[in-house]
Amino acid sequence: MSAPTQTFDLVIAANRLPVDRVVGPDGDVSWRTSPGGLVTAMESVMRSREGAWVGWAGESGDAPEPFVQSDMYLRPVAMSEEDVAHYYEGCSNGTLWPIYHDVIVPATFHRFWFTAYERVNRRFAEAICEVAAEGATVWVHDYQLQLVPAMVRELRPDVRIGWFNHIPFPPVELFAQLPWRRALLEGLLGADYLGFQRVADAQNFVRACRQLLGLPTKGDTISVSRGANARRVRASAVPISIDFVGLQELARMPETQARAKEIRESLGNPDTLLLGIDRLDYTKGIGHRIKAYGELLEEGKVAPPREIFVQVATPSRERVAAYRDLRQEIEGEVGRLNGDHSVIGSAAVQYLHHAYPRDEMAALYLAADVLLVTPLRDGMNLVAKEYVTCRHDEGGALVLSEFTGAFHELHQAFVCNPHDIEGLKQTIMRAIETPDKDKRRLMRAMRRRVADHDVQRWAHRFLENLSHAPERPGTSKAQHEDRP
Ligand code: GDG
Repeated sequence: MSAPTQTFDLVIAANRLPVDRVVGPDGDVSWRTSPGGLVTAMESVMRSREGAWVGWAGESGDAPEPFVQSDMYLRPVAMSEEDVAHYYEGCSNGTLWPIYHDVIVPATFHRFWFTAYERVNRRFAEAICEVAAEGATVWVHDYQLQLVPAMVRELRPDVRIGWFNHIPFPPVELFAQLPWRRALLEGLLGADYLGFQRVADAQNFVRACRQLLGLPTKGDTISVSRGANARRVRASAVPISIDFVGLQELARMPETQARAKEIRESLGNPDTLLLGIDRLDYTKGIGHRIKAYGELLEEGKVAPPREIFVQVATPSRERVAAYRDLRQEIEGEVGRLNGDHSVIGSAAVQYLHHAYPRDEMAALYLAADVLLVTPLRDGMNLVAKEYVTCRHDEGGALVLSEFTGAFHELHQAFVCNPHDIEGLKQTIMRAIETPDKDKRRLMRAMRRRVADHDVQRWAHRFLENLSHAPERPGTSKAQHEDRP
């Protein structure tokens, strides 16, 4: 359904709209809301105010007309084939993603990628300004849109702008490699408030502003300019979460529980089912996990059919070379392990390169005795929080890398450094062997944490920080103190 251009008090901007295009058997086109934490969080904040979402609809070419879906006004942004290749696959995923994730793979720098990044960011800024009402709140998401805050501010000084980074913000030594570091920092400083996953990410940003732009900073606040135009920008941690109530409800459904049982049965009812669920991304440490598990198989500490390891690797960024190489490497390793260690009727590692519906994911979480979350660097890692949420039976054990944002909240996990293969092996064995009674105690504490800090609370906290952000000249609201 197409809708006339309207303006809104709350405007969300993210690279993708929260919908997928579906073509029916007779060629009719419709949109399906993609389930996910961000949509749930936004639904919860949009209940109290009219909201619009600006983003790419997922296909190159002309943008579809704005439309309304699940009570949200969606404003698609057009993206040509070249924009997708240069702005998205190139600058966002070939330059920024590796730099922001500790350069696990080398970053590629191309000036024409950054030109496309600027061009697409401008298109987003213009679309935001088109749908933002006077004095609106604009919430920009993630590393693909770092120039947007300053572009919006220039066009619309009346709106309040926040930005949230879903991925880590790197130490200044790595960030400094970017030829466009100044443009990126200045782009972000167009915001009133910047939210990060961890305290360290916010501190890295503040330090980059001080060292690379020479700006004065005090605590979590950066002074952008002096004199009459003085403005202060605050950067702090607001860790993202998930829809605890909604996901737990799904996990409690009799169908989901029956499916979890069926999954275990189809794997021969192992004593221990180990599970990994990740986008197939080099940041997720899938190779390190498989190496550790391979050595445990070699040493006879685990063996099918007693222990089975299921790895779901959801297809991701398949047109980016580093992702194609990763797939080949992981699949070669899994093939070798299975050749050496599988027995008839039972594979040592069940590798699934598929995306699954949400109910199947919940059943997998319920079925798994141990979840392996071993990223080399990860902004948060929602899979860890989803696992904990699904375990209403208080069963299961979480192996969690200290290089995830989740590590800073889920203190009762079995913590690992994935680079330390020997340590990782020991942690996996501890997660398998710790008595159920003790594991239940750990799981209970982690569940309490996620239940208390769910995605709705995250969204409200972000918006509250944004509304209390330091006042700037030319706006009428009273001066607010910084929130602790
Ligand atoms: C970025 C940051 C940060 C995965 N496979 C399937 C599927 N998923 C869902 C999971 C989870 C989400 O995708 C993955 O979230 P992660 O947090 O693990 O990672 P990224 O995609 O890298 O996300 C990350 C996040 O943003 C949020 O701020 O935590 O650090 O990198 O929700 O369940 N969902 C379905 N089928 C699949 O096959 N339905």
